Amino acid sequence: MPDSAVTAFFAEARQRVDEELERILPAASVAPEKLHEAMRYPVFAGGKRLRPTLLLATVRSLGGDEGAALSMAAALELVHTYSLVHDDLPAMDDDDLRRGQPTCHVAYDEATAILVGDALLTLAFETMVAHPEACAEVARAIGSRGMIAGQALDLAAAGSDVDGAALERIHRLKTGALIAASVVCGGLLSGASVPVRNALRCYGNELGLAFQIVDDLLDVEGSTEALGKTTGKDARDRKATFPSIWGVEESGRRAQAALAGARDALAVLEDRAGLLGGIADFVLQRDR
Ligand code: GRG
Repeated sequence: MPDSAVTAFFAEARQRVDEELERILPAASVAPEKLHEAMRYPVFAGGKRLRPTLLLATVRSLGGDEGAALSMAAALELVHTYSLVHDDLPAMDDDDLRRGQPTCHVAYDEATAILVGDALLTLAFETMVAHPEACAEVARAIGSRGMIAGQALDLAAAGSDVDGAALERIHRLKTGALIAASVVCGGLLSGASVPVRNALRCYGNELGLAFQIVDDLLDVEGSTEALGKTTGKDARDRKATFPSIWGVEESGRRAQAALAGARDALAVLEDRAGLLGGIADFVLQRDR
């Protein structure tokens, strides 16, 4: 699929997801006003909406009901935003810039940012419960054997020597699990067969790994302006990253290899693979 068609799909998905988020999130005028304003702040700060876009792209590719999938797509963005707000807290990654703006605890305060994360996650589950199978898939992906496991292992690894295999394991959990679940949920909502769901999981896992390798490369090579977050931070924090372990060139090769694996997994979709294949290319080429 040409880049322009993928870019157009992202733009369309972003608009529909933003409208759905607007519908789901309480207005800032609803009490408690400060909490609701603070919940909206990171959600509408300009994220790429990758996870909801992946879900909607999967539903479109499989001929599912995109309108019915929208609330699930928006819920994925709420989950993702909660993870960013909590990750940025002083007790975690301690970052003061995200999506080009002061992080939630900087713009408000720490207690509010903790509650914002809690409330976004709770609202996500309130929304996802209408899709029980997909809800269970996301719960598994983000729990203590998924994304939170990745975060815990990442925190535990700080200051110690980590090899490439251990780093890959951390990021397959921390970043990859929710990305893979986003694709699998698209399959679940579209009534995909087990072989197709398995292929989607494989695509999502490899895409998630490639996404994180590219993220680490952007931290070295990208600009704070384009990324909307502090670059060079990993090195300053002495955090193990793919380029710090493998080097920049080898990291690039491994990102390519992961994406080739993602594309291979799509073979089962035959002529319906174009959009998801195009998104894989976007992940490799992105500059933010
Ligand atoms: C705090 C429980 C808990 C988990 C946090 C996902 C995560 C675990 C932390 C996020 C921090 C981080 C840098 C993770 C790597 C994944 C990543 C690159 C996130 C940023 O996602 P993008 O690029 O962000 O999709 P936008 O702003 O575009 O949505």
